[in-house]
This record gives sequence, structure tokens and C-alpha cells, in this order.
Amino acid sequence: MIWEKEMETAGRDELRTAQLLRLKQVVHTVYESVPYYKEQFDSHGIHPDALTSLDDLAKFPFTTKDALRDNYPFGLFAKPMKDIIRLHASSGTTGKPIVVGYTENDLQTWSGLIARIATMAGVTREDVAQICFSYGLFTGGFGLHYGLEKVGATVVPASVGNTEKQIMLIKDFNVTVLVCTPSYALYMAEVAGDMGVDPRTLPLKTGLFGAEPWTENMRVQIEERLNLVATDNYGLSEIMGPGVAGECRERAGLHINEDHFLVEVIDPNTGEVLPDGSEGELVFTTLTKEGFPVIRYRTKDISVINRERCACGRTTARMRKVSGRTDDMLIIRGVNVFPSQIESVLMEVAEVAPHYLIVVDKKKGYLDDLEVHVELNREKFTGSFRDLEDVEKKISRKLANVLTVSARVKLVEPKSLERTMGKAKRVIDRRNDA
Ligand code: DLL
Repeated sequence: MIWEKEMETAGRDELRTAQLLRLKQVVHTVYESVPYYKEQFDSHGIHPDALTSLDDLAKFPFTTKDALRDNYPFGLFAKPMKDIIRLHASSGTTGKPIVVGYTENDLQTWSGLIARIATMAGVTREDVAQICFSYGLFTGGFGLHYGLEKVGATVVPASVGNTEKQIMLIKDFNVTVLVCTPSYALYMAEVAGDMGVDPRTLPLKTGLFGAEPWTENMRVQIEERLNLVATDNYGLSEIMGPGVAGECRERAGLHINEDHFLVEVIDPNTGEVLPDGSEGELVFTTLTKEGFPVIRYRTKDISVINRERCACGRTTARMRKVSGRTDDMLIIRGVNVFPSQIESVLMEVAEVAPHYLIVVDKKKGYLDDLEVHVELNREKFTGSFRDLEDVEKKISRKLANVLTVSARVKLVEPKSLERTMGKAKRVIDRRNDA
């Protein structure tokens, strides 16, 4: 089923016409109602009237996280506070968060877009959906909540924490859709096992996973352990929260809700707009947001755009699964290394479990040292101490092949690495510690 068939299957020309109309409006709105944008556009010598085609957007300046932070808390809102009926904030661990505001129309739009991505993933009103994202300033809990209600699914607002109880609810309420981060899904499978419940026997059918990067190999692990179809969905607070893009059952890229979010891919170093099919940084412009419209927001997320029609019938652009962030990239002895490359290798090794931590340090005070901690999988590893070394060496070799830089592998006890219920922390970089 397609939630908003007319929009999701519109011809490209029709879509572009609608986008242009909305884009013209939003650049005018921010110019007139948000002093920051007026100042930015003026200093770049560009006026909203200069936008006559979608390509003209490239002439407008980018908006960065710093700009949002500098205007904390409400400086970039385009509506007076009396029209803002909800606030959320991004999950920054340091400094001030980014605060986002929604008007009543924004919330309506948001739940409609979540309804789209949930429907794409195969959710219907017959489903019981357990939302294990935190309900609070984070956009995950409330965002998915209202959209799933709109679809007509029975929503279980379980939030995060008390994982044993979560498992009990899944069983007792006959929950068919699990909504959380992929890393929490894996943790749930583990906790179920500890409780003596075979996670494969849980009633779950579909996973709506998002809010953090995860590889295709991680997907295989989750599906195998939980016996469900795992789908990916993407979003960010600055643009809306979840609901920016999601996978259909083809799982051949995430459909971007392009009639609401205009996407560009840029070279992160030069800022140049790249053609479809090129890997680069995603940049989004909101087309319909009233409370907090954003022009050319640099996400730092790395992906590739494909605008071919999907086998599911939808015509919206698809983004490849996010492979990482420009600021996630580790430079190890001059070589660029992405955590997703490491994850991909680890997930293919039977003797280890899908829980890992990347530790980067400086050896002898100057030499970058990459160490990968990964948990042993007791079910698959039955060998002796000597064999452990062989497994470590095998993984090291595979990593060296993929990364072109050497990494030490340290097998650690099962369940010894920290588990998170939200976004997993995969990297500890100690190089700049005093
Ligand atoms: O994580 C919104 C969200 C909630 C999306 C629930 C999906 C489900 P933020 O906390 O602002 O918002 O974090 C946004 O998380 O820029 C990406 O780096 C990352 N991210 C989000 N979804 C995905 C995904 C929410 N599916 C930041 N794959 C984004 C990879 C993702 N990274």
C-alpha cells in the first residue's frame, strides 16, 4: 500500500514543479521573517527573487549546525512563539542543543510523513507497534508515535529502559512492529535469550529501525536473531526528526519525502553540488515547514542519491543507506577509515557477536593506533585459547585488506561491552586527550 499515492508516485516533472513553487515560497519566507537568513542572503549578494529554477538553489548559502547553535534557542524560528505548539531538541552531548519548533500544521505534516514511511515498511492498522525510542526532547518517540497512530496501528509507547519488561510486552501484547535503534534491537534479542525466551519466537514481523548508521551486514544479524524484516528510516531533528526518508519492502534505498524536503548531494570539501549517483554529503532544504524552515542544511551524513523509479512504484528519490558522517571519519596514519567499514567486516565473522568498540590512541605519543574490541560469540566459538589468537589474526587480516591500514583486534568476553538503548557509541578516540 502507498499512503499518499498521488504524491509518492508523481511524475518527476510534476514533482519538480511543486518543489519549485514551494522553494520560492520558503526562501522568501525566511528572508522576510528570520533576520539570520536576510543577513546571510544579503552578504552573499543573493535575493530570493533570483531563484527561478531548482538549480538556482546552489547559489544560496549553506546553513550549518554552528549557525543553529549560535541562534539558540529560538532565533531561527519563522513564526512567533504563540504559533509554536511543540519543541524538541537534538541529542547533543556537549554544549547547547539545537532547538526545533513545530506549528500545528508542522505536526500534521510530520505525522503524515511518518505514516508514509511506516506504510512503506509494510505497517498497517492490523499491526501492534512498540516504540522503544525515548519520549522527550528527542524526536524519535513522539515523532513515530503520532504517525503510527495515524496509520491506525495499535501503539505501545514503551519508551526506553527496562528491557526485560519490553520483551514481556512484546510477547503479551502480540507486538508485530518493533521501533527502535538497530543496536537496541540487537540488545533486546540478547536480553530475551537471557530470559529464556528464544527471540525468534517473538511475534515481531517488521522492524522500523533508525536514528544511527548500521550496515547491511548488521541488518542480516538483526533479521537472523529476531526473525523479522528489518527496514531502515532516516531523519534528523534539524529538518523534522524521523520521517525524512524510509525504506519500502524492496529495501533498495530510502525514499526521501521529496515534496517536503529538497535534497542535494555536495562534495564536503568544496561545497560543490554533485550529480546523482555520486557519493557525498546530504544537504536538505525544508519545503513546507512553518515553524523552523531550514535552507540548505549540511547534515554531514554521507550517501548517494538515485532518482530512478523504484520497483514498488514510488518515484521519489532514494538515498543509499547512510554509510557514516563526514565527522565520523577517522584518519589513521593518513588513511581514511569509516566505522561502517569495520562493522561490515566484523559482521561477516561467525565467531564474533555483533557488538564492538573502536578505540583509537597514539602509540609512543605519535603513532596512530587502531584497536577493535569485539565480543566473542560463545555459540559459534568452541575452540581453545590458542584458537582465539587465530580468530583475532583472521579478523585483523580482513580489516587490513579493507582498510589498507593495520588494526589490532581484541576479542572480549560476551556481554562485556557497554549496551545502549539509544544511539550506540562505537568509537573512542583518545588521541587528543592530554
Ligand atoms: O535521530 C531522528 C530519528 C529518530 C531518525 C528516529 C530515525 C528514527 P537526531 O537525534 O537529530 O535525529 O540525529 C540525526 O542521526 O544526522 C544521522 O547522522 C543519524 N541518523 C538518523 N537516522 C539514521 C539512519 C534522529 N537511518 C542524525 N541511518 C543524522 C544512519 C542516521 N544515520
